[in-house]
Amino acid sequence: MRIDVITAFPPLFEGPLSESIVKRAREGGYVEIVIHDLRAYAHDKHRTLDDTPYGGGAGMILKPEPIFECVEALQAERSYDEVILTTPAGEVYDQRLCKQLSLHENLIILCGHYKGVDQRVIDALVTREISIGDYVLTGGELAAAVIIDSVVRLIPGVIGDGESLLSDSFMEGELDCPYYTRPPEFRGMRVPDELLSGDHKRVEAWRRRESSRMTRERRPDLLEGSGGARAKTSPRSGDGPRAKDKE
Ligand code: 6GU
Repeated sequence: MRIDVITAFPPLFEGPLSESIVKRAREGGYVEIVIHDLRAYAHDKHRTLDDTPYGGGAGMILKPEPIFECVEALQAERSYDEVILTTPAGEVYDQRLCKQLSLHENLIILCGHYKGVDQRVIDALVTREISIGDYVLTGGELAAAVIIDSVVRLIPGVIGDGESLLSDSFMEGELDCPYYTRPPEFRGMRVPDELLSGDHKRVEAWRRRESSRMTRERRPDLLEGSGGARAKTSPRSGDGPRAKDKE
């Protein structure tokens, strides 16, 4: 998979894409991530990227010319499955959309910034607008990093058996259960007996029970509709129907 990111603030990506699993995925050749500095496509003396909105009002709008040039230069090299714009006005991102994106070969992510982007960019170039939730960020860069992180870990081979995707929270439409590691007792707080029992069936039953309890208490919305009934009966690490998988 290849992901091209177009941004006015390349340094914002230095940390999140250079550590841990994403770093390993890049080094292992599972994903190629290329950050493009939008300013390199601004040709006027001041390398202007934004301008005031027609009709007046506060805030600046990203100009169309540098974005068109950058996207078209990339599209001349290869074809892209999606040109994504990160914007609070987009479709709200979730694990279903994440899985869909992870199946693609080439993605462009254009980071929205300032007050917005000239509508002609959206009309002519963008195939998908994505928001990562109902709150406002100063720009689309952190949202792009969130999308990339969540997509890269789904690329086959990126996550090993030891960090199995099968036990992910959301895999079965329920929250994950609590976990403990050694020591068995710490400052008077004991690890539940079921987990220390060495009895695989008892451990699984405890985990299923705790997952259901946590989901009911914290995220009853995940149990609504037909998915909820399925989620309760589907095995934790099986491959049966999953509440969150709607595709
Ligand atoms: Cl994608 N961009 C901005 N600026 N704010 C957001 C967002 C995106 N998603 C949630 N809030």
